[in-house]
Amino acid sequence: MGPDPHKTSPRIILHLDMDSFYASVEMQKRPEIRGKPVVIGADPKNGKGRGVVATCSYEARAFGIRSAMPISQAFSLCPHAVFLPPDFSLYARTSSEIMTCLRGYGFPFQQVSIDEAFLDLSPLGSFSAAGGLAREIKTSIRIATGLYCSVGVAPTKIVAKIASEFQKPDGLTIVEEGQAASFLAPLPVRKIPGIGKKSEQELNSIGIRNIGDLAEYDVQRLITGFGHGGVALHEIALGIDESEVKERDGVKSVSRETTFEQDTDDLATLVVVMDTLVKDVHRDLVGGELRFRTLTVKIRYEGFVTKTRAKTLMHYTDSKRMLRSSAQDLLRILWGGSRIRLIGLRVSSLEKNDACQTTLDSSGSQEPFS
Ligand code: DCP
Ligand code: MG
Repeated sequence: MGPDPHKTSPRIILHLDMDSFYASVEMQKRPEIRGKPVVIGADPKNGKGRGVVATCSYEARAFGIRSAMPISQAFSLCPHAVFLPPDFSLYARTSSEIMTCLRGYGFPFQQVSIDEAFLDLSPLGSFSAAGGLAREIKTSIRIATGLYCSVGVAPTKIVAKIASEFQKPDGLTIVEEGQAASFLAPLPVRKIPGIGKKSEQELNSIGIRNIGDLAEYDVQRLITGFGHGGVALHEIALGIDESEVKERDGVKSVSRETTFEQDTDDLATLVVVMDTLVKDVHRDLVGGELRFRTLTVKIRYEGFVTKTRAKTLMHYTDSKRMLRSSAQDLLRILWGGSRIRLIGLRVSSLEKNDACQTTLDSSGSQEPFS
């Protein structure tokens, strides 16, 4: 029997996310720290350090250390861990190597962060062919960079993203057409991208714990509680998501934000974290050969009140010093002394930097904190 002419072929989306990315890059570079708990982030200063954990190796996660945790807490959980400052230019170079490799397969491609991307593998026609290619991709990234990644293959982008996280590290999770809702049902709602602690609590308070509860919940009541977002949430829970894999043409802004594990009103901490955001945004800017003219600082207080303050410079620039001083100024202007949940930094009004000059990152040699 030939193929059913009425059956439309499924969409097959792959999502790839590198495992403990910054930490793995460091472990690749320094064989002597492989297999150890490795924490990338601020200087712990023997437990008195400010700032947060960017990421950590899976060995460090076994001690309870997580991204965005205060570095002082990470230090008390595992004082003998290897603590390293981030080397953003190295991570950016590794990232572009990985992205070039992924793009090279010739399918629609979309990078979503420094260590994750989507490919639309629908032209392959079957989930088994897509699974085969996923294995091949994992191997070629491993050979090219020495790094492991986790991959999800599913009929939609959101399910593929949830699937890539499902069996980390070095995972491959395939959710075939028709299986999305049953794959999602037992997972806690927190697994939905964009659902943080706060939304999770709100959902839990109306009896929705896992994604299956959400799928079964009455949409009208969800709309009453969550407005238009309620419909979107309900569709996600049912595995419905039409969004396409699209290479973004022209970056319009570059932004970073950090949510504190515990709300803070400590200015020194805010300054250190803002400096990390500056470094991150600046790295992306230089990596994309861009200059900016407008920067915006965002602060979110306890209780979700959010304030932003923007500044537009006279000229386009990619100066890190200029970005840092303006961002720190805006932070001080904006901050009223209350406890803060999140700070963010965005640069916009971008133009391509086609001047010959390059901005070198003067981070110098990068040694473990002693
Ligand atoms: N990152 C950061 N601060 C955070 C979260 C992430 O600086 N709060 C950086 C460091 C990570 C990188 O972004 O290595 C990629 O983020 P992921 O969320 O993918 O985390 P990892 O790749 O480190 O770990 P996982 O194996 O869970 O994907
Ligand atoms: Mg990752």
